[in-house]
This record gives sequence, structure tokens and C-alpha cells, in this order.
Amino acid sequence: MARDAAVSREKSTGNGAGDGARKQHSLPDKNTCRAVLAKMMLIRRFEERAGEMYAKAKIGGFLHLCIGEEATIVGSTQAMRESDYLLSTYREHGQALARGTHPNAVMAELFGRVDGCSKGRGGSMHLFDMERRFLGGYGIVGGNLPLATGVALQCDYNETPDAVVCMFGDGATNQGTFGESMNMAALWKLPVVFMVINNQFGMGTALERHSAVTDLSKKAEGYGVPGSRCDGMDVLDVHAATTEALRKAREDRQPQLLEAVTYRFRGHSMADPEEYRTKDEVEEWRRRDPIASFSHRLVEEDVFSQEDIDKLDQEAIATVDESVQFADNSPFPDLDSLYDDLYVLGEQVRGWWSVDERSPEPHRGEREREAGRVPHELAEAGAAYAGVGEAQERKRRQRQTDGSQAETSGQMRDEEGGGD
Ligand SMILES: Cc1ncc(C[n+]2csc(CCOP(=O)(O)OP(=O)(O)O)c2C)c(N)n1
Repeated sequence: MARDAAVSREKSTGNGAGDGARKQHSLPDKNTCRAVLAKMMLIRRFEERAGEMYAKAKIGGFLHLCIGEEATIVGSTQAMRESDYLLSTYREHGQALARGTHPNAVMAELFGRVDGCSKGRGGSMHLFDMERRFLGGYGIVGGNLPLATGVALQCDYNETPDAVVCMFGDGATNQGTFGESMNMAALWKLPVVFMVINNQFGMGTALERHSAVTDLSKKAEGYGVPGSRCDGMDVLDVHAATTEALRKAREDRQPQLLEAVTYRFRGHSMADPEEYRTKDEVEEWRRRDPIASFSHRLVEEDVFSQEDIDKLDQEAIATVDESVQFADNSPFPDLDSLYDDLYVLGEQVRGWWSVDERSPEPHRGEREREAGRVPHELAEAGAAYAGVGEAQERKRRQRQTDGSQAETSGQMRDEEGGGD
């Protein structure tokens, strides 16, 4: 019942899920139409394939797909300049592709391979591409908002013409970082567009069950950040709304909150039984599939034939096939590189898994934080690589002869589960 109410509420806005009174934007030129559709198709095919690769255990960890959100991603990124910055959440494969990161590098990252855009060290939730000013991929809900605010402060402080787009989910608007970031951005008049991708759920919790204010575009008004709303299933509406929001942020130095009303067609992550919504609800939103509806309009208005559309789709499939092959052929990072690119080493962090000059074994007070056997072995290898002294090596051998107490407790930890 509650979900029915939510769907009809969004419909009644004329800007959300409903197809009734929506304003129709005129089509851009043919090349732009092709580029926009090709990007959305690439994202869709990429995500479908990533899901398959996860099922085949080619991808580890967690995997969050953005199928259904393609218009939101492509419409907004098309409105950005190349020199603008983008920060996203863990559901960010589409954002990386839309910004121009090569599909090979994205797929290789999901596979944890060395040719991935984060050298195989980040995985699905931590894609990064500095060259394209794509600053992640972030696993902490709401954690990217203060970072985006800081990046916008940098743009402002250095008097550059750059702006920042920060994307996050509806669930993230309940985090303390949301209010804190809005306040700072408004107070310091920073060039940032906070874009909430309202896909109706925070994991398995529907919007009206997790947020008292369900018109999310209004949620930052009290902080001095004006909001607007666009139809996240319509790539042209998202593009128009983001263009205007970026203009205000960049030229008027007035940060903006932009809500894109969309829907996630797949589960939250790959391990989601989807008991919180009905098949009918999903079906209703699927009828507004952003790729199908844009394709339909292009054919209807004689921009492309159906054959042209099919060809674009085949090209997307071929590109994704190649990315899978590329990822599969790329090696895993060397074990020796385990501690490369770390800011904190040795005494600065005292943990079982850190390179600790006292040796990588657990020390007094650390038992409860013991990692499993595998991380322990990795830590040992890393410590050896980092040149841990002979005294530590002697201690390590001593422990080995003393018995396998640590190993037993480590195994217990290995068997523990966890989910996200
Ligand atoms: C600070 C923090 N709390 C909890 C989690 C666990 N968590 C992962 S995804 C998620 C739901 C977030 O939903 P939303 O912001 O709407 O984004 P969506 O997944 O819909 O894209 C939660 C609670 C987390 N990663 N970080």
C-alpha cells in the first residue's frame, strides 16, 4: 500500500515517475542524440554483463548496479564541462563510463586486476580516474558530500571556473554529512551541485519509510541551498535541469540541490531478495525504461531507424565483450605491491594488518581485532617486503614454534559473515 502511494505521489508531480503532464524537451542535434543513446546503452550492457561476471565469481566483494538510472547519469554528466569534478557513491560504474573512463579499465577494476582504473585495488565501489576528474566511487553513505564540498572550496579558492557535481542516493540525505555539507557550501558560496539520485530506496527501505521529507529537492532549503527536481527517467530533462543547476552554482556562486526521480530496476546489490517491493511496481517503472523511451522518440521523430538503434546496441555489446576479455587477461596486482600507495605505515597505525615495526603479529590489546589467517599471511608478506628487521623475523619464528593459537582464532574470524 505504502509503495502504491509512493508511486502515485511521484506520478502526480508531473516531474517524477508519471508520464502525464511532463514537459517535452526538443531533441538536440543528431550527433548528440547518438552519443547520448550510445552512452546509455553502453552503461546498460556493461551492468548486465557485470552482473553475469559476479555470478561467475569473476568479481568479488559487493556489486551495485545502476540499471534504470542511465538517463540520470548520462543527462547530468553531459551537462558538465571536462574540467568539472564528479564525485559519486559505490553505485558508480555508470558514472565512470559516462565520464569517459575506458570500459576495459572499469571492467578490469571490477575483476580486481592491475589494469583497472584503480590498479585493481579499489574494486566496484572505488573506481577513480583523476585524468577525467572523476574522484570516485565512495563506500561510505554520505561520505562523499564533505569531500565534494572541499573540492568545490578548492575550485573557489584557486579562482578556477570549475564546478563540482556530487551524486548520492536518497538514503544519504539522512546522514549528518548532508546538513553539514549544505551549510558549508551555502555559507561559502561554493560552486557545487549536490545531486540526489532518488531511486526510491535506501537498500530495502522505501523513501517514505526513511525520510520525513519525501520531496527531497526541499530538504536543503533550511540550510540555504535551493533545490529543484527533474525526471530521472528522461535524459533530456535531467540534462536541462543539470545545465541550469551548474550555471547557478558556477556563475551565481549559489550551490544547488538537484533531485532526479528515478528507479533502480535491480536489487540493491547482488544479494538482495527484493522482498520490500512488488513485481508490479518494478514492472510499472520498467514501462518508463529511459533507454527504450529515448530510442522510441528518436525513431518516431525520424532521427534514427530501428536498424540504427539496433546497431548502436550491438556496438555496446561488442565493447563490453572486449572489456571482459581485457579484464580476464589482465593479471592480479603483485603481492609485493600490497603496501604501495599507502599514506600510513608502521607506528602510525597499530594493527594486526598494518606494517608494524614490532612485527605483523597481534600485540597486546589487539586480540579482539584479529583478522583472519589470509590477511595475516598477507600482512607478513607485506612486512617482509617493507623490510621488517631480523628481530621481528625471530619473533615470528618463535610464535610459529609456540603453537597455532593465533591461527585458530583467525580462522574463527574468517568464517564470520557480513553484508552490504
Ligand atoms: C555510513 C554508512 N552507513 C551504512 C552503510 C550501509 N549501506 C550501504 S548502501 C546503503 C543504502 C544507501 O541508500 P541510498 O543512499 O539511497 O543509495 P542507493 O543504494 O539507493 O544508490 C547503506 C545503508 C554504509 N555503506 N555507510
